[in-house]
Amino acid sequence: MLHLCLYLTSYLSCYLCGDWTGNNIQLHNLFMFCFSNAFFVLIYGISVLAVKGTSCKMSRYKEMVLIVQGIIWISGIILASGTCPARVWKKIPLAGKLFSGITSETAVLSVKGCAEKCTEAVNCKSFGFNTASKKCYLYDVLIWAGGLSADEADVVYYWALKDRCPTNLGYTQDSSGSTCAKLFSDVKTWEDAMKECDQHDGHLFLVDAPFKKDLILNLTQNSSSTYTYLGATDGNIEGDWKWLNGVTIPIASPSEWIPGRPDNYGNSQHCMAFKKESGSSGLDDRDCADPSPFICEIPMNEG
Ligand SMILES: [Ca+2]
Repeated sequence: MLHLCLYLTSYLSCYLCGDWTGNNIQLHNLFMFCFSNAFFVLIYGISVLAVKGTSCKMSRYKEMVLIVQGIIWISGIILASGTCPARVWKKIPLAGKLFSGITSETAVLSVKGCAEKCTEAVNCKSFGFNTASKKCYLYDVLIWAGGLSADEADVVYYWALKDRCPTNLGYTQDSSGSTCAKLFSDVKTWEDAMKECDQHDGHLFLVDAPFKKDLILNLTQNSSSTYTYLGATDGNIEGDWKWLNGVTIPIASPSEWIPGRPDNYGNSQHCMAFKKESGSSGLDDRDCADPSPFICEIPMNEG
């Protein structure tokens, strides 16, 4: 019985230490904690068998074992809730569809279970959870609005957030620490630019908050190019502009578009660029095949 309790304690403590923070799901990195618990239980089990400790009366030996177990458990919780690195997923506004490109499909009990599946999977960058059927869909890219074919479904999506901005690759963080971005001055098509960003677990830059307008000006201040690709497209439904995370982009004036845009010129402009011009900088729609510099952004854990 005692033996069973120790197993349950280990399992339960691992489960309970997973945490919710608003729209984000946070799972603590409990590997070492769980490993130490599991290792302890194993040693304990072998010891019990070795001394044939089947008596109902608790021996001094068992008391010591329980005390040590308690110390490991408590210190593990302190470690997990404090200093251990965590995996964090951000719920994105994109919802209501099931996108193709699924690498794994399983049934889970809750969205948290889906986050755990994504943690276990190699290269999982985002996941979808069907709130009706409780199906869990894993993706090895950050799932994005407009890119992949999609069917109507009750699916919500989460992006894996990074703990660290890769400054060694030339990325910089803004003063708030919430945005990590880099201007790439070599020119690429919009789709190839997306692939480049994906290699760093990121996406093309989003201007889904007012403060990010200033960041674009900072990032492009030394660029000699007129156009810089950003993370938005109306490739699926003409005129339906969304940032990659599903946030709708207003078109009616006043807006961040330069006057008269988007105009879908030549019926072939479905990718967003920032157009830098003296006096009239702003958003512009571009032919996705026209090579341009671009800005990548790494979704960061602001906590
Ligand atoms: Ca268009």
